[in-house]
Amino acid sequence: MHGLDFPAGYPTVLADGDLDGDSVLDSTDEVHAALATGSAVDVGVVKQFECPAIPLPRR
Ligand SMILES: [Ca+2]
Repeated sequence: MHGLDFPAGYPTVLADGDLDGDSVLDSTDEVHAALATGSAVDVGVVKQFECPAIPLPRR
């Protein structure tokens, strides 16, 4: 999971990335569009999920 920062403010992000005009970034394409213009900035991984190794019983 990556965090996004909006240095120019959310309205600018919407102007650049809200492709269908519904006032939310609700698709990967819209987020990518906003990232491409620089109005949204990927601040990196903010949450990681660990995948536990489950030991199987030996036979
Ligand atoms: Ca949208």
